[in-house]
Amino acid sequence: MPRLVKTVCSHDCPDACSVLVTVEDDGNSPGDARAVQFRGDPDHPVTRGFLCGKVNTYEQQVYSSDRVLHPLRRCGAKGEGAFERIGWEEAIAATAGRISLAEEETGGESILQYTYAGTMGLVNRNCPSALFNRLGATRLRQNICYYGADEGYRVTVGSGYCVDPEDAVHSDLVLVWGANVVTTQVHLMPFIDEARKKGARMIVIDPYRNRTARVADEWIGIRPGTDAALALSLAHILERDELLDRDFIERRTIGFKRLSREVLPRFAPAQAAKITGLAEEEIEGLARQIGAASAPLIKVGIGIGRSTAGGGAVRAICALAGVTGSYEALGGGIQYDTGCEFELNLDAVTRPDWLRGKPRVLNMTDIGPALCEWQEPPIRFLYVHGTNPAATAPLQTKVREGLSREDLFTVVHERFLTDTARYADIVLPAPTFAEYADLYKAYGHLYLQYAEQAIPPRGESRSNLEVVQALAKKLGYDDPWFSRDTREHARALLDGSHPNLEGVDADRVLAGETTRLNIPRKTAGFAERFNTPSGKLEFYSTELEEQGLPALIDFTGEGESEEEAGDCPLRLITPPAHSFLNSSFGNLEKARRREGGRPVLMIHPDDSGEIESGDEVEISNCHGSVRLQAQVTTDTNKGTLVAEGTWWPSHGIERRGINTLTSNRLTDLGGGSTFHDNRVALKKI
Ligand SMILES: Nc1nc2c(c(=O)[nH]1)N[C@H]1C(S)=C(S)[C@@H](COP(=O)(O)OP(=O)(O)OC[C@H]3O[C@@H](n4cnc5c(=O)[nH]c(N)nc54)[C@H](O)[C@@H]3O)O[C@H]1N2
Ligand SMILES: Nc1nc2c(c(=O)[nH]1)N[C@H]1C(S)=C(S)[C@@H](COP(=O)(O)OP(=O)(O)OC[C@H]3O[C@@H](n4cnc5c(=O)[nH]c(N)nc54)[C@H](O)[C@@H]3O)O[C@H]1N2
Ligand code: SF4
Ligand SMILES: [Mo]
Repeated sequence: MPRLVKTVCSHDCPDACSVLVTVEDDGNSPGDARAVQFRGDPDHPVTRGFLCGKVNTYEQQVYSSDRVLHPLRRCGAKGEGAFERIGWEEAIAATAGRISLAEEETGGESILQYTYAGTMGLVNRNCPSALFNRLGATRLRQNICYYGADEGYRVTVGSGYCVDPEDAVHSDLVLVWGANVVTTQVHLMPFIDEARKKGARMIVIDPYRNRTARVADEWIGIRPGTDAALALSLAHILERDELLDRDFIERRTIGFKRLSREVLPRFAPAQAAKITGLAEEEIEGLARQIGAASAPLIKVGIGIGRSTAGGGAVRAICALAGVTGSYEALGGGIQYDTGCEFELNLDAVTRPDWLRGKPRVLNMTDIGPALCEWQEPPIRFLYVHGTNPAATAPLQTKVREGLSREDLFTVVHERFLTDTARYADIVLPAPTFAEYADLYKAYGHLYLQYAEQAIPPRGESRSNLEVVQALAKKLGYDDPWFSRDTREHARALLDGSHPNLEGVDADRVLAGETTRLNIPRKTAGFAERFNTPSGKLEFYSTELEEQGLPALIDFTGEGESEEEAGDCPLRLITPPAHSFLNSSFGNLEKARRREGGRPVLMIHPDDSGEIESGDEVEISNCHGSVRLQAQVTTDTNKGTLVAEGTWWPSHGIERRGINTLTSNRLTDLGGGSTFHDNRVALKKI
């Protein structure tokens, strides 16, 4: 008889869907259990019974013939992908042996754990860090994703403050600003659609007509990196037309007088039009709609932060919501990232108390230069899990050069033979989320959920926790922490004292109940929760002033880039593809076919010259060159090229991926990645 197991999708996606897996036990052995269907849980308030197109056929990923099912040892050149099967015992002994060798000869800092959110399972994502803390390894600052946007948000309204996505239904104007919701957070759409049924308009502000813009009422095609100028101009118009909420500004914000005196006068629509590439009437029209709405909601994406000026852009957008007072209206304010609302006891899993001394820190966007250039000590042992840097990290040529080093020993714990795994000395097989238990939070809603293992691990794959335990044992660590099972770790995570966890019953969570954080539904006093030093929305941040950074919200330009030195007239953005999740699912032919068969470059007709759709074109800058298939279209702006999706480099033309062109330049605030901020030259092949 088929049975249903309730689990959670582990991918790095805001929605953290509750998934019902249909499992068929064929025969008598439990090892035969097979997952035959993946469906959205109808009882989860945000999953609402549906999954995205990537995961609703997940059995194809689980049973893919590309899965790595056994430990492997390299038997060809690095990058070539030639491996032979070995046993777990040998794999663990070789890994532990190399860790000990590096530690003895060149110290803990010559060891690097390189990881990201391949699994969002809180136990499995985080527990390997404890082992590497104990080893005194170089520490990893995980800045590849959201650091720019987060910092802009945090200094303006405070971290741990957010508008519940479910409250979007109450909005009467939804601005989707630098977020491709239909693709990257599809479970927000039903809430927006409900608001639209009641009359709300939906406007998308984005350099290209992405899938979300295609279903919106209006698309504002802004020049990338200039959003702060638009937000400030909208505030300028609202002030000019006396549409500000003076009472809210007085009670709940600081620094408005200076903003009004020193900044807003410079952003009349005519000036902003020049900077943003928009028409003055477009800006005026948008301001009119915001002024007329009683609960405007701005959905701010993480992607908007991935520009040199990205942190400042998010600050200015939060400021716009501040001058309208929309934070106090049910359905209004800013919907950004709910992740920091989950005040769990993460230290119980990562064990920062095990750190000895102050090991050096690597920005994960610097992985290429670090592997190639770092000395004293050079990195000699690299352990990669839950991330695919040969595809997703910037400066791809350097990343590959570093991974090719003969004096580097690399272990990759993976589900597939990714471009990164091809450089490994040892590959360890990892499971899919159906194959292990874990605790999950979300960054697009407010519910916790514990997921049971639905089927036995395929082949000899082992979870991150199991690998850490095996390595610790081999290295001679006998701390009882290393024998804790998943449930014990999950219980420790839930053992926090923050008010958001008040009343969250660990037993019920561990029994699989979808459990909401203790965050009240929005009331008129919601803006009392601003979590800044002043407790108010800060147009002026003394914290930034103390760091020597611009304290007043402003737009001071798009930022400099080393590519500008060359002849790189066009701007390139590289947002996610609908059918991939970062580089995950890139192994599936079906997914690649849906994305055009091979990497596509969107080009505005004014920039295309002789180029026609279907032609092979080359884009290049000082970091390298990449070939793609041209699509000439008015769905992007003049001056802006769009390459959707982090394809596996091995599926690209000449085996080079888009990150050959992206740089390790950091954002203005927070030191985040700048994947959407590249200058390139374009030519036909
Ligand atoms: N299907 C799918 N879903 C995903 C992912 C995926 O790869 N595929 N990735 C997941 C991850 S890890 C993350 S972090 C989130 C990211 O999801 P989002 O927060 O949506 O971020 P991005 O998709 O990077 O960028 C969103 C939009 O910002 C636009 N943009 C780029 N630069 C600018 C700019 O300067 N100004 C403005 N206004 N817009 C700009 C891009 O064109 C894009 O349409 O999605 C998650 N969900
Ligand atoms: N050009 C460009 N580059 C980008 C971006 C962009 O927008 N444009 N987006 C950036 C962003 S926002 C992010 S977050 C990064 C993400 O980039 P990555 O962190 O590289 O994310 P994925 O490509 O999904 O790779 C995750 C890997 O983890 C593996 N995995 C999954 N589950 C497990 C597990 O349980 N154990 C182990 N050991 N492995 C597992 C998967 O098989 C997969 O290969 O990419 C960044 N790179
Ligand atoms: S990738 Fe996102 S939308 Fe798709 S099933 Fe997973 S959590 Fe849900
Ligand atoms: Mo991300």
